[in-house]
Amino acid sequence: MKNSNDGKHSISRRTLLTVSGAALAAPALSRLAYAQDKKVIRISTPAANEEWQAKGLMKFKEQVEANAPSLEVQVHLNATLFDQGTEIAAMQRGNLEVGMISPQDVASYIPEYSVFTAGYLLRDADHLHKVYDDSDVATEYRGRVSKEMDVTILGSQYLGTRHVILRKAKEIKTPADLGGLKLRVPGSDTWQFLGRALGANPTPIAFDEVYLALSTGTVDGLENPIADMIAAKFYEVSEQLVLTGHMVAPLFFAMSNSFWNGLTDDEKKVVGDAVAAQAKYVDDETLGTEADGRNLLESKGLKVTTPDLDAFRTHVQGVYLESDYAKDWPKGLLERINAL
Ligand code: KDO
Repeated sequence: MKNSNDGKHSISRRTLLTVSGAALAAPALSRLAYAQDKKVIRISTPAANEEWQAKGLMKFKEQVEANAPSLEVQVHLNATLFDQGTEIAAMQRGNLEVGMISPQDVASYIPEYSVFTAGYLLRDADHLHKVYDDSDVATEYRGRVSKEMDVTILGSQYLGTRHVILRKAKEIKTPADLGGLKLRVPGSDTWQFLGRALGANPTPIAFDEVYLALSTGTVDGLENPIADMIAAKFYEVSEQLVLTGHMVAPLFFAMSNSFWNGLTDDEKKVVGDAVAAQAKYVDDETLGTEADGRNLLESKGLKVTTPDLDAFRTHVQGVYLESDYAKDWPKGLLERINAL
């Protein structure tokens, strides 16, 4: 387990201000509670300080601590507590209460749920919430995650729509044009597969190491949501944004079952409300950034191009449907997702 004070990433002034501001705003009752009486919620995420997700988690902390004096929230950003992709195992071992996890993490435990990692699957943020929050598909998904992974998904949020960003500008019309390019993706099999489906050579690198990899040329580019490209300042070490829109990406707020089951009904209500508020905040801010994303990145000096989207969609969907993954997909699930 990493030490959150290992100095790998310094906590920003903004983060410190937000945390101390929350402490000041907390009611007298919570300040009186003895630290050892509190149930501590440790949250681990690779998110950078300036991401909407990170800012939303600070709001979560404020809201929970203001309304439940028995709870304390610790937010660990930049993968300083646990490496990206190791959060679920940490929750299962009782070393972590909350991980911000993705469908790719889930598919590592429930292989047939690789269907949820396919490119060009979800249409937009509304479709995302139907699939993961508000449908029989969502109930089934959350039920299996709880039973087979021992974590409870308390809510989902819109991380953003993923596009390709390149270190050196290049004409990209079809997946063939990404051929030979080293494209950074997160480190699990389903992410590697996405990189290959896009036509590139996938290179696994943790999110917090991407800026360095781009600046040194270890990779030629990566695929990420626009809001995160801006928050992590990838534009400083890139020349071109290619609007592939290949994945509408969710992030799940997942809590270890043992911790969740140990909360009182009142605490559960406070936590549930704060998760919903955090998700709404992240959704709204992310959609707002994306509405202006092209201009924002152009103003940072990036060339923004739109490829042949039909060519990308047809190729990527074809690669998934013909893959070994698809052989394991639960019968009829893809159709049910599409119909929502
Ligand atoms: C990333 O590493 O590219 C990724 O976007 C993958 C997501 O699933 C999620 O882990 C995200 O990083 C982090 O939360 C940082 O935004």
